Amino acid sequence: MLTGCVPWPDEPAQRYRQEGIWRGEVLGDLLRPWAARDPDRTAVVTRHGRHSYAGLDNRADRLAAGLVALGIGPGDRVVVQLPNTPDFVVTCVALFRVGALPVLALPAHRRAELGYLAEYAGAAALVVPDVLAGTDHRDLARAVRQAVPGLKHVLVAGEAQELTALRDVDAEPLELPAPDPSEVAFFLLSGGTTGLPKLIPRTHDDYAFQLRATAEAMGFDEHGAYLAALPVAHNAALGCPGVLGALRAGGRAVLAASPAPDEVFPLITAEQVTLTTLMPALLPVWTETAAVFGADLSKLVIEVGGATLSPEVARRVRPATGATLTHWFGMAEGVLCFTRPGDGDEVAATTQGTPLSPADELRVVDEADRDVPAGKVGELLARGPCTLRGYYAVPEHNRTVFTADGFLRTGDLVRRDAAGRLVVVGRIKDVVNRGGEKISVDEVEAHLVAHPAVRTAAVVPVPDPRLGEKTCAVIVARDAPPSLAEVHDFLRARGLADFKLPDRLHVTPQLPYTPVGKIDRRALAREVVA
Ligand code: OOB
Repeated sequence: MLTGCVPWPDEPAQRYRQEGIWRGEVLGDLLRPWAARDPDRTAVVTRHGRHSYAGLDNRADRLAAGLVALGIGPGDRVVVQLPNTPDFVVTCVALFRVGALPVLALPAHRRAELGYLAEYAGAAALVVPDVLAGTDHRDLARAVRQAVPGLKHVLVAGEAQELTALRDVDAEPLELPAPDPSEVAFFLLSGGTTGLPKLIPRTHDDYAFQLRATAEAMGFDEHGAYLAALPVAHNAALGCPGVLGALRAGGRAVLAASPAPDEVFPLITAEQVTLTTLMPALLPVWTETAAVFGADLSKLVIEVGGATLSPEVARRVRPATGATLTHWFGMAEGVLCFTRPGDGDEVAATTQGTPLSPADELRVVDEADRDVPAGKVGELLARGPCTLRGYYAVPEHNRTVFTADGFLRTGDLVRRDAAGRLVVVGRIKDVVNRGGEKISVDEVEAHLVAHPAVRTAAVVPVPDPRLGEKTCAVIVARDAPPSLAEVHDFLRARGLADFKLPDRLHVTPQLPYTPVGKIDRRALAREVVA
């Protein structure tokens, strides 16, 4: 396996193969079977047009050959920051075929995150859009290239200026050796537990299994249409079954530019979308506006997860829209627990269901790693055929985040209900979950203390009716404290993504500390709310 990655031990790897969970499928084969069987079949739809399986398959082959000509080869890391466009699909499939590894950045990421990812991954190339929502990503890419000397290529989807245009990376298709299915196929970004977000290696075997099993569980097949309303770089819209699962099944992947009702409802109606994914914060807007747009959602299954979903919001979905809700607890790390479409509305409103597969092992433990009695709250530990065994190149961190026998400590507090279904009740990790966007408090604090007027800083969640949580930066100032607007300017200038800018600022003479001298975040959060 790629240096810096932790393989599954022989047992269970052999068991997963014997049981047909891992089938030796590689992700570069996405598009191929349907392109051969039914070339004109629609694979991807956007507001701007339709793309056939054969068209995308051919473009991916040509891009793969062009990447090889640039010197990009097996095992090379390539940071991909693309929005929901056919270019995203083609770029990922081309990289899979080369055996190069996409590192999936979110469109919201800025210089700080892109630079961090490129450096951490040792990336050879960065792929960006030209301009997105008013931000010139070519400028971001230039700044990242200056800061990360190992980055040899910047490829731009759209107008490239002096950089290389993605469309010009094009050559006659080559016969390329297929990668080993047990190898890493790409990297997802972790929401974080402590410290900066980590890279999650996902293998061909494990992700192909996730695509297949989630599609089966959702009843998604070649007749289905999946709507990506969330960023496709996020596991939820990428592979549960998401865009890649839809293409694996021979269905249509419908790519929306945003989850806004005027963007999604016309697409849902025109394409008769059968499956989509939403974060809880967006659900009320859909529920309240579907009728206004005349959208018929009665055939739609909505996967909702990523943050706390209130039962009241969940219960309104079917009466208001006719859609079927499924409730998900997921992690980019691989663990997936969810209610199935036939489970009934009350189960979906109040639980996160059952694991993806019988091969998933979940434990609920106390501080001493002892299993808690049924129904009691504890930390969720997870191990299974698509749950990673180690983050990329952080052996020290891995020793604390995984048990000796390979269970991931999720940092989430859960219980099992009487029927054995998972119920998420809270979290012990240092992350703020802002409407599903995960913000590592350590990352923001490290930027805050770089401000000349800030002596120490802590970031804590504060409750918010719409997003569930927002961020509050608590600072101890050296002299005159900065205003919230000044803090925003300062963090933006350091290249931090907008969603990580604190929503509120609280100045205090002193932070509370635990007996061992760590910032007492829980006490602080209580103090701020009070
Ligand atoms: C999804 O993945 P990530 O990696 O962005 O975030 C994982 C974290 C979990 O550890 C948990 O803290 C939180 O998000 N979370 C939930 C939740 N589902 C996830 N917290 C409360 N209630 C839930 N239902 O967020 C993700 C990946 C795949 C599918 C769906 C969501």
